[in-house]
This record gives sequence, C-alpha cells and structure tokens, in this order.
Amino acid sequence: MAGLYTPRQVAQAFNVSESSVKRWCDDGRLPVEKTPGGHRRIQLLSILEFSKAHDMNLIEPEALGIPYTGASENQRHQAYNSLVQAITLGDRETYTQLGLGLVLEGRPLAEVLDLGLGATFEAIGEKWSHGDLEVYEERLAVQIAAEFLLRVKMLYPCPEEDRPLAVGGTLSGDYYQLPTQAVEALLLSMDWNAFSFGTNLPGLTLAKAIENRRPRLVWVSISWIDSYSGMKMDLEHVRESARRVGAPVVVGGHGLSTQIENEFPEFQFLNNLRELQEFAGAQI
Ligand code: B12
Repeated sequence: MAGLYTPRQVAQAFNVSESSVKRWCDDGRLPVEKTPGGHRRIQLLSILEFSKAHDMNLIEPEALGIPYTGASENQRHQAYNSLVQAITLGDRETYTQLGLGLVLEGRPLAEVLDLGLGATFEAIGEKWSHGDLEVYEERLAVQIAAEFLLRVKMLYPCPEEDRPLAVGGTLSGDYYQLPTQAVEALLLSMDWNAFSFGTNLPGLTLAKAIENRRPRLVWVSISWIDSYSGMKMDLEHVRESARRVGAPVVVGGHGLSTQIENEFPEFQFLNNLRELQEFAGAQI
C-alpha cells in the first residue's frame, strides 16, 4: 500500500531495532494502522512527524523507498533534478516522497522550497515557453506542488494563539498560489501564526485585514503585474495600513520590478525563502 511502511522498514530507516518501533507504535508515540491480518503499518507522514517531534533524522531513507540525497552537493543537486523530472512527468508519489524525504533528512525547509519548488518551476516554465510542456501538464504540476505544501504544513503543529501573527497573499490580477503558500508554510515551520489569504487580493482588503488583525509581519508575493498603476495602488493601501500597525512588509516574487522597489523603499524586498527565514527569524 503506497505510503504505508512496516515496523521493519521504519526500524531500518532510523537504524533502530524493530522492537523499538513496535514499542513506539504500541505506546502511541508513532501512530499505526492495522491490516485486516492485524499487522502494523505506518504512514509516511506519521514517520515524518515522529522524526520531527523526537529530533531523529533518517539514517537510511532508502529503506522507505526515499532516495538518499546524502551530504554531497552533487547528490543533493541530483535529488533536486529528480524533483523536476518527477513533477514534469506528473509523478505525484515520487515528487512528494523525495520532497518530504529531503525535509526528513534535515535539509532546511527554506532550501527545499526554494530549490524543490522555485527552481523546479523555473524549469517547468522554460519547458512550457519552449512548447516542450502542455498547459495541462503545467497545471498538474501546480496541483502536485500544492498538495506537497499542504503535507509540509501538516508537519508543523498549529502555533499557539500567542505566537506572532503574519498575513499575506498576492494582489489584484496575480493568480499565483504556490509562492504565497510556500511563504505561509515556511513561517508556520518557524512557529509564526501565519495565514495566506490567497491570490488576486484587492489591496484594500489586505489593508483591512492588516488593520483588523494587527499582524507583526505582512508579506506580498508578486509573480505577475497586470496593470502597473493597479499594483501601485494596491501596494499603497498595504503600505498605509502596515505603517499604522507598525508591521514590516516583506515582498518577493519573480514579477518584481526595480520600479516597484524604488517607489516603495520602506518595504523589505527579498529574493527567496532562505532570505525570508533570516529576516523573519530576526523579528521574533
Ligand atoms: C504555474 C505558472 C502559472 C500558473 C499559476 C497557477 C497557480 N494557480 O498558481 C498560471 C496558470 C496562473 C499562470 C498564468 C500566466 N503565466 Co505563468 N507561470 C507559471 C510558472 C510555470 C510557475 C510559477 C510558480 O508558481 N512557481 C513556483 C513558486 C514557488 O516559485 P516562484 O514564484 O519563483 O517563487 C519563489 C521566489 O520568487 C520567492 N518568492 C515568491 N514570492 C515571494 C514572496 C516573498 C515575501 C518572499 C520572501 C519570496 C517570494 O520564493 C519562491 C520560492 O523560491 C512560471 C515559470 C517560472 N519561471 O516560475 C510561469 C511564468 C511566470 N508565467 C508566465 C506567463 C507569461 C503567464 C501568463 C501571462 C500566460 C498567459 N498569457 O496567460 C499568465 C498570467 C496570469 C496572471 N494574470 O496571473 C511567464 C512570465 C514571463 C514574464 N515576463 O514575467 C513565466 C515566467 C513562464 C515563462 N517562462 O515564460 N502561470
């Protein structure tokens, strides 16, 4: 059964005894399912949550069918190339397992999102623009990536109410969901109470959300500018409300222009999620 593992496989992956894994299952630390024959089976996500909760990295990911990306730069490069291949072929299982495998092995989430999503879709975009990829294949890739981000989010327990609030999304005419979902997933992994309001948000409504929710951080992702004057107006609304509540605004996305950067010098313009990790980490 895809995504379900035996205690022996999990034991091999963590390099522990099978009886230890069975004990974790029986005392509830590792959620388990039973086959009709009463055999224990463990979900990949449960293994992930367990490894996070108990700070145990996988020693032998291959035991779970997850290619070992290893320590070497070259092996990691190969792993990220395999992600491009898997998602281009619409291979949901391999993309998800490999992507989660990288997180399991302790790769920084910001790196996995920048390379496993950002750079991967750069390649997808190239293939599309050269006619080597059909629109439906690009859209399937977006669905697979959106599911992957959902699974990543499920790795991190809901932050306590008192954790700092961050809100964001994309503005009018920008329908790109993955970048703002990726920002939300990264901030949640850093224990921010992060909410993406999604795509194509009129600036006025994001401004209203900032006034009402008074976040400690606001983000805007810009992948596409339909009308420059429209985008400028939206950003002005965001700037005003963020100034009123004293929240910094971080902005990123491949649709950014130097014109916007020059017109909104008080915003924090960042190139990728690794930079966001640093900036957001310094805010809390
Ligand atoms: C998927 C996709 C779409 C999908 C999106 C589906 C969806 N629901 O999300 C849809 C169908 C909407 C789409 C439409 C179009 N697309 Co399109 N699209 C893409 C594609 C392949 C991937 C974009 C993506 O989601 N990447 C994954 C995310 C995670 O990566 P990312 O955006 O790069 O974000 C990273 C960084 O920028 C940064 N980041 C991003 N936001 C933020 C925010 C903050 C705060 C921070 C810190 C960091 C940060 O971190 C991320 C992770 O590293 C790109 C190719 C590419 N080069 O990216 C083309 C691409 C952007 N599209 C392109 C075009 C031309 C279009 C259309 C105009 C086509 C058309 N004629 O209709 C329309 C415009 C639609 C619109 N008005 O929004 C061109 C743009 C060319 C240009 N000059 O800018 C590209 C580059 C393809 C190409 N190679 O030509 N597209």
